[in-house]
Amino acid sequence: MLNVERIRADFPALARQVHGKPLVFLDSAASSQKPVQVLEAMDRIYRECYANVHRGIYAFSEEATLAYESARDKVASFINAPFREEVIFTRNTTEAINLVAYAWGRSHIRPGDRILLTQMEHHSNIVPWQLLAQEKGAELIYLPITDDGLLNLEQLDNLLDDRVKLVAFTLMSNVLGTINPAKEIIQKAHAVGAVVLVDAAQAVPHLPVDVQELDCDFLAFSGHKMCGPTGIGVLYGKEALLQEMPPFLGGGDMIRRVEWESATWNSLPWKFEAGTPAFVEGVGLGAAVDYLRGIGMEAIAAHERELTAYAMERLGSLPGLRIVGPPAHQRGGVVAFTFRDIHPHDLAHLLDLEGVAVRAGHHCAQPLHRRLGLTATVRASFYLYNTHQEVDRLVEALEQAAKALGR
Ligand code: C6P
Repeated sequence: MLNVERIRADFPALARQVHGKPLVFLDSAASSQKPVQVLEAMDRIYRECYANVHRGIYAFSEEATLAYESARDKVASFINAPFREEVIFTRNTTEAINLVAYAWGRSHIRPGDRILLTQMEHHSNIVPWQLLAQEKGAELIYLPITDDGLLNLEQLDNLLDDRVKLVAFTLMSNVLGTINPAKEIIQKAHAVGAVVLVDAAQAVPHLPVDVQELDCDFLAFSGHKMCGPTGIGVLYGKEALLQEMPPFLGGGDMIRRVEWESATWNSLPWKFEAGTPAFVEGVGLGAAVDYLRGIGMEAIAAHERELTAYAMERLGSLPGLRIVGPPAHQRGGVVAFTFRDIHPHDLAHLLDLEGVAVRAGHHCAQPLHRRLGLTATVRASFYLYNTHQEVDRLVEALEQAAKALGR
């Protein structure tokens, strides 16, 4: 069991009052709060050894470079990447997926090829593939979901054939909460020769993720959802694929030698990190990894599972509340719902007045909402610092909102 009270003491923002009420922060799926350990690690760089990395032949720069590059080692070990060179720092999940769509996609996808996505993808894992497909004359196909919000795996075998060159899917849905059977999907995709990208934006912060066990070709996630800062994300890629891919962005740091007419590329991972990197943020992400590991990903996942089951039970007992997605044992700490005929934005506003921060809208998953017959939902999402009392506050605030609106 987690010592949640002790964990909460690490997050200064959680002590805040909002509209005169103690903050209940239930929007970590959008972006998590930050522990002092991360803030201090970044502050230390700015105060003690701030200088551009990979360039200076002086102690400050060497210290900053060491701190940045050791963050890469921490991330590699966190996801069990075989080689540190396979960890590319990007701005976020979105940029990591775009990197693959541009650098791998433009050199491998041809007219008539198919790209297989699922109906539960975030826009970040749809739009880059639409752009690629339009440019190359390729076709996007979608693995459907069931009415319970699970992937319809029976359809997978029908859709997978040698026309499918890439399969890209989310490990955990940011709306339904569904945790997908990634290993099975990856094995089946590999059997037809497809390359697989896993969107792990909602998974790496909350569950143990092992890229070798998954055997995925690419995996993308964001620092800001896992107690780290904004502006830093990760693309893991298998070395052989990254080696043969052309660069994504050109500029400083990613080159070995530049002539007037041409250039050669730096070795991995720097071939894909053009320009001054977000190295302070990289160090912050390294500190976030240390923090999460110190608590233990299994323990964090177990805490969220327990809290989600409690939240689903309590929310499910409110008449007129419809939760989307599967039962608690098949999902992570995300619960999206509609409540009577109250518009999700009105609901989120009334909850805010009670100090309860939730997200309302389509959560960057419009096609999924359309598939569910909805335009918007309210979403409560949980992390290691949330408590049962906060779930109770959410339920009370919902009851109060319904009363205030006479619904
Ligand atoms: N979802 C949410 O509130 P970025 O914005 O690049 O850090 O992450 C994009 C992204 C990709 N895939 C999934 C499954 C995601 O959930 C997200 C981000 C946030 O649900 C912000 S829209």
